[in-house]
Amino acid sequence: MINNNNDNLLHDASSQLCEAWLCEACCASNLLREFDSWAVFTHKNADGDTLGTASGLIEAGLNAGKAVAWYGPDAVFPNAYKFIRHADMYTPCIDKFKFEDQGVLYIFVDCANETRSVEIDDRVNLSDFKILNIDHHEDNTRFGIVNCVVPDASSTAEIMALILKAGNWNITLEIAKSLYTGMWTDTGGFAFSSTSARTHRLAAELIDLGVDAGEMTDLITQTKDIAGMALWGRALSRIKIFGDNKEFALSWLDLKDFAETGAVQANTEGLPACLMTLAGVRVAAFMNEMPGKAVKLSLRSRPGKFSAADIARALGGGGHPRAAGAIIHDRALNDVMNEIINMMLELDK
Ligand SMILES: [Mn+2]
Repeated sequence: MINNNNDNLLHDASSQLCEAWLCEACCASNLLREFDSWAVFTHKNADGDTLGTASGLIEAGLNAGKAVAWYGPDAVFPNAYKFIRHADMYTPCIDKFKFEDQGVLYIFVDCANETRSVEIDDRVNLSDFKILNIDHHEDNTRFGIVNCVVPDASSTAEIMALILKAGNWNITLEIAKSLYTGMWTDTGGFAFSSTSARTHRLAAELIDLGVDAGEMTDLITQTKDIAGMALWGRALSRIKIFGDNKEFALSWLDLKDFAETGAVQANTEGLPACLMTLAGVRVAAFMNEMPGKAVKLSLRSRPGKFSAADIARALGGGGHPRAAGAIIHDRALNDVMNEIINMMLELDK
């Protein structure tokens, strides 16, 4: 079982994969044990991974008698994830966050760098504080005193499971549900290429602990509303396929689309991945206009000559090789769209 020190997975995995993650996971677990007070930080535009990981970690902390708080930069907790345990503990930080207590362990989950979460006061030197950085983004800046960064993990929730196992923490059904949510959402239901045998083994262990896979899938996916569907209709109706081999797909939404359908930015979730279901498509770009003259770009790519992360970086963004994005300020949607199309056609040469 999951909390057994003789558990095969940990031993098999440590011999097969690089040892670095196991060492980092043990260090992370030790640091968690050491502090009686934790502050957990999730990233902006929170997704199921950052929220599920935070939720599972918080449950583990409370079970171990820790004082735990949860902070993030989003003004409201995403509706779609209200089912997540301890969602009610979430404290939005609209103003700059004051790091002041040396006795608190500050834990960032799924944040590639310190700017992904709450806004930090300029006068604060983060290196003066005890920061635990748990993440799977390959461009993570390792801003903590302990950095448990495992780029080949499907999700930060997967790393959290490894940390709890490495430290022999008691993984309850509630923790299992939270971590399963994080793993499910970051792998698109255990479907993306980031899904490894380890991901499946860990998920199987969570199911052994009582997680109902079908129930979790319903909780995670039955979130659409009519306004969101109408928005999707607009985006799907204007998909453009281009390139010599018709390998590129692109679609977009402007502010008028949101206003007329009554949909919100969160309703675009899943649209970029949906473009990748078109036959023959290797790269998909989805753009939506945001209030305040900004364009949000989401990119997806299949393994091969194109990298979503490279395209995103050229526009000031970043991410994973297969899924990346950027927020582009002070430029018109049309302008960004033309640049993307030209960039893709250039890549195709
Ligand atoms: Mn993630």
